[in-house]
Amino acid sequence: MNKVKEILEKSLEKISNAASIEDIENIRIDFIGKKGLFTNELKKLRHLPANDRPLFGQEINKAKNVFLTNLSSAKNQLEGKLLVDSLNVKPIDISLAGSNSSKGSRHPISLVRSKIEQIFKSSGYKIKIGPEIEDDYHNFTALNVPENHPARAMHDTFYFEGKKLLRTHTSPVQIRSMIADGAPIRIIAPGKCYRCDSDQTHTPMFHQVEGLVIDENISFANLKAVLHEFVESFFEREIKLRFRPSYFPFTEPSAEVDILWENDEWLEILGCGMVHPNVLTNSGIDPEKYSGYAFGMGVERLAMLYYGVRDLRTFYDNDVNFLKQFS
Ligand code: 2NM
Repeated sequence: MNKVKEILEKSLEKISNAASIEDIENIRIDFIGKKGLFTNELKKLRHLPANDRPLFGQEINKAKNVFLTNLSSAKNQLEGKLLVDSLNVKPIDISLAGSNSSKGSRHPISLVRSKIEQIFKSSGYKIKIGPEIEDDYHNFTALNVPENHPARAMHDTFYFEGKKLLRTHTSPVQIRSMIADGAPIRIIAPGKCYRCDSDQTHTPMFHQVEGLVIDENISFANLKAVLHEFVESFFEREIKLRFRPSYFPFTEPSAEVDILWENDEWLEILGCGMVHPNVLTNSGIDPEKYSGYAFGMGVERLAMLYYGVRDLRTFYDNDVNFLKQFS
């Protein structure tokens, strides 16, 4: 016990005389390093009778903790002193110019998504957000997508174990809204979607904005008018639209919408249709009383046209020189 007390006293004296960080480190090694004085005492424990070991062990550890506390406070004091010394030798000139920090900016996809949201919000649409991890029922079954439809094939959908998947469109948000709130309804569902597809014109993650309006006496003519108005607000000029017959399992009739672009070319920009009666029934809405339209657009596609971006993938390369053009 006396030996331990002696070692502790010796260590505290050395600490009080330490003049540099190097001294502190040497003291640490001398006392609790592999061959340190405290370490040696701990090693000797095994020669003691088993009954005496706990008591002596505790004493050594107590002394060791006192040592460590003193060592670290001495180190802190020294560091503080060294900092003050160095500032006295070389003061900081607070009038010097700071280093530049660059400002971030919103991503073009986020900007275009907001622009789309703003247009629909101003016509009374509510924005609905839903989960990106969905189940087979809300992503497919409720949307009248038959069991053997190609959209369900493994190569398009990212499946988890069980019945979970990454949503392939934002339509499940609209299904959830219909089930939760019933008719009438006037919403858009913006968000990320996922398909196992990657090439010049597809990224595995992309953004959609889908719209849904359900009420009594909703007609295809209403849909045409709304989309025409949306497209002209979005591109901020008059634009000719063309509705081409198409097919989606969840709408009947269905159409794809082309716009007449600057070079006199027709460009496809969105899909739409009258909500299929099966979809209404699946969501608890009476198709005899209510009808509705729905539409879906790709945010990346609209962003490419709006900004004149030629390659879809540049949106996701994270090249700061590309991205800062949109700030
Ligand atoms: C599209 C095209 C046509 C659509 C349908 C629905 C729902 F849930 F109401 F049935 N939501 N979105 C829809 C219809 C989406 O995207 C090209």
